[in-house]
Amino acid sequence: MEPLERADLYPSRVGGAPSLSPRLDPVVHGDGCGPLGARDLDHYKKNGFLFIKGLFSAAEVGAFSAELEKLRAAEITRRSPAIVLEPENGKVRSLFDIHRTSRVFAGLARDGRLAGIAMQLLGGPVYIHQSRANLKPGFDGREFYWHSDFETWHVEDGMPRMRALSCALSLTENTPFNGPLMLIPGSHLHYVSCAGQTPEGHYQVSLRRQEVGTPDQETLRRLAAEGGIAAPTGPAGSVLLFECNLQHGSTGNISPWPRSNVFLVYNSVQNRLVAPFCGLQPRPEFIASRDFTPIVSARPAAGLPGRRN
Ligand code: 6CS
Ligand code: FE
Repeated sequence: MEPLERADLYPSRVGGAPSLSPRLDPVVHGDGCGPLGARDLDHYKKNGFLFIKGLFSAAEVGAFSAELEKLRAAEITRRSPAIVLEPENGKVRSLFDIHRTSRVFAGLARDGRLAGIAMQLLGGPVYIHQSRANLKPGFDGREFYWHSDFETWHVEDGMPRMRALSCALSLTENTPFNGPLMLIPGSHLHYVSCAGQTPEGHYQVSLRRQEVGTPDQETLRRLAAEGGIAAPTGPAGSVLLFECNLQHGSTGNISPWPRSNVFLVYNSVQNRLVAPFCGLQPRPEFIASRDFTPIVSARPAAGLPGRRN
């Protein structure tokens, strides 16, 4: 009998037809105590995301943007594998591992406004599974097709259960026109098992344009019919928190305005990675960290500025 953590409770890309099954994990783990009040917790449980406008100040956003520009220039010159270029025009699409290459983003990862909420929703100590900046330049930013991050992190990184979340901090205004993140509310309550099989070294393709591990159209049609589509917009400094299994994507950006987001993915230390369920080699550390050291030692103080509980 396989030990529980090795049992594959969420098989996908196992050569069968796509299928939909119920989520087996709670959405909010633990006692739910922390900075978010009951209204926010209920919204997150039901929809799988929370949008907090203006959580970071313009001055903080300015400092993050300057740091990102510095990193981008340095990584380009270093030709680091953590930099992912757009397939068609060679513009920078994503920059990974920024919580480890930058002290500024390491500090952001520990900021109570993010880590405090993550510990509340994930029920205890957390570590950073993945950090990245998605730069969607004006005119040239390409789309990210619909997907569940958890499906990839489970199959390709060995993340056992749904006990992780992403915090997307916008460094530019997210408008309806510059390719904002789109979500299917409530889709986190179903697990979409995808068709196909994971190729060796899949991340070298999927980070530029993901096809394997994306849901079929019939399933997406059904989930969108049930939950609709949401595209939260707001000023730079806003934060979109979304559950690891929520279906999301974004369109290309043909507006003149860039859309840059910094993503920090928090995973519970109780949900540390095991061997990838696809049976292939683990993906590189810059995409899926295997340093499970808690990002902060104690729960930050409760209460978020300006949040009604
Ligand atoms: O494979 C991954 O980990 C990345 N792929 C996507 C499309 N979203 C999550 C993450 O950045
Ligand atoms: Fe994603």
